[in-house]
Parts: sequence; C-alpha cells; structure tokens
Amino acid sequence: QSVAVLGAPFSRGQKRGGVEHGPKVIRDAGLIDRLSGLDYSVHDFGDLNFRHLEKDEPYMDVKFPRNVGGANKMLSSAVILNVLLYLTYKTCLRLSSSSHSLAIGSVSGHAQQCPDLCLIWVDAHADVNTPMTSPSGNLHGQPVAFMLKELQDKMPDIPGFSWTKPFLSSRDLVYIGLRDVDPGEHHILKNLGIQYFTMRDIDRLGIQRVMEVTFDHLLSRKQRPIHLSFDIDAFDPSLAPATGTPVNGGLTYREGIYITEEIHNTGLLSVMDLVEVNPVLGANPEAVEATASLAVDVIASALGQTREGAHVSIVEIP
Ligand code: DIR
Ligand code: MN
Ligand code: MN
Ligand code: MN
Repeated sequence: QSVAVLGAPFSRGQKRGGVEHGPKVIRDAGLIDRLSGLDYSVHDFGDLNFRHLEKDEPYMDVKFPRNVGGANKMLSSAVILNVLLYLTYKTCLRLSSSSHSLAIGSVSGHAQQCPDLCLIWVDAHADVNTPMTSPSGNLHGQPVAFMLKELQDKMPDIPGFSWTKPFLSSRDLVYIGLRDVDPGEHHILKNLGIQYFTMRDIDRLGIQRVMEVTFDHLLSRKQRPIHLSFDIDAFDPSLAPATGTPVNGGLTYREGIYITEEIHNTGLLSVMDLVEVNPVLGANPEAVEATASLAVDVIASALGQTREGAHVSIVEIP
C-alpha cells in the first residue's frame, strides 16, 4: 500500500511565527524512512508553496484572513487531487500541515471526495471559535467553525474564504484531549451537542473507553472514512514542548499512541493532519527534537506501527 505525504508550511494562523518550519523538522526526524519501514511505498509530494500577500488587513479581529483563506484554498485543491489519486488505488493518504488554521482546506478537500467522512480532532483546544467569540482573533483557534453546517449563520463573510462553505454536521465530529476551551466555544459544544472528551473525561473513563465511545458515536451507523486532525499540543507539554500554545495536563505518550493505534485498527483512516509543531518555540534543540520525533511516532502509529511488533508470515523464524 502507499501513502502520500504533503507538507504545508504556513504560520499565518497565529501571530507567532515558526510553525511554517514544522513540516521540515518532522521530515528531518525521519518520517519518510519510518513510513517506508512500515512497508509503505511513500509518495512525498514535498511542500506546498503558499503565496504571501503583503496587504492583509484584519477583518473584525481576524488576523491575516486573506493569507489564511488563500493557503487553505490551495491546500484544499491539493488534498482533493491527492485523495482522488489515492482513492483510485484504494490506499491511505497522509499529510503534514503546520498551523491548525489549515485544517479548513485539508478537511474540506477531503470532504469533497469523501462527503460522508467523520472527523476526530485531538487537541487541547476546541478550535471552534467564530470571529465573534474568538478572544485572540487567531484563525488557528477557529477552523472547526468554518466547517460546521450548524454554525453557518454565525459566520460572517471573511475575505479570503468565499471559496469554501460548511460541509460537516456536528454529530460527525469527536474531540479528544480538550482542556483549554473558551466560553464561546463551550457554549457551541453544549448547544450543538458535540461529542467531546476532555482530559477529565480521559481521567474518569480511561482512554480505552474513550476510543470505544468515539467509534460508537461515529461509526456504528455506518463505516466511513476518518479524517484525523492531530494537534501536537494535545500531548502534555513535557512531551511536546515545541508548540505555540502548550497547556498543562495533556495526554501521556501512551494515551496518544493508543488513540492512533485504535484509529489505525478501524482500517478507515483516510487523511491525517499533524499540526502545530513549532521549532522556533522549543527552549533548546532537544525540546524541538523530542517534539518532532513524537510527531513521527504518532504518524507511524496511525499508519500501523504497533507496540506489540509485527511479522511477515511468509518469513520463517531464522
Ligand atoms: C484560543 C487558543 N482558544 C484561541 N486556541 C488555540 O485563540 O481561539 N488553538 N491555541 O490551537
Ligand atoms: Mn491546540
Ligand atoms: Mn493552535
Ligand atoms: Mn488546534
């Protein structure tokens, strides 16, 4: 089987730069070799080259709307193309973008090819602020609001985003790992009845039960493609320090890997984003390296690396 890798170096989803280098450090941490080692034929599409628009006044409080909108549009087309290509061969696709603001393009491109997809969002944050509820104006805190049909009338016409319209029902989304949710976001989660698991829920239920309920919620009516959007800040900052908005009390290594192992085991993972690795924010090279190598572990695990090991049955025990 084969896997496509696509880098999307981009940082305009937030004020602090640096995440645009995320794809590079993840590649440098050995991503491609690791995937080849899992017996994938890897198609590395390299990095997208986003155009930078100098003149990009904030809209309301929203920062860099035209840059973020344009980059998402480009990523969306790239994902459409990739999914199309890979659906033909019935294989899995993965993708590494950098800022979570690019999830709009990634998920919408995926949804154009696979309209019945469901979305698993692993993150310390819900990223479902609308421009009106956003305390920061940063688009990396808002991507889910662009996707949800139920929020359509809450979204103003933001310059740069006229190409996209909401495509996801709130019941087709599950959050895992939340622990920093803004009041407006909490209202949306409750109001729309979105299924979410905070870190407290993981403490209470255990990660095994959380995954069981997640799949029950998303897949019990029918099997369908999964889009996994994994923000590295879901992990505890002790494991993933090189990221823009670390929040204490995050996923352990084992909880994170269990999530991706279980998603792999469904056989339904179709597109994955791994976002918000920011080498500029690591306190030292070790912090950056640890974060990037964690990202590679998460991706490899989502694509079938197991902790129990694996063997090819035609090979005799030597
Ligand atoms: C905050 C932080 N909820 C915001 N969001 C982050 O700016 O909307 N998302 N860090 O990843
Ligand atoms: Mn986050
Ligand atoms: Mn973020
Ligand atoms: Mn995020």
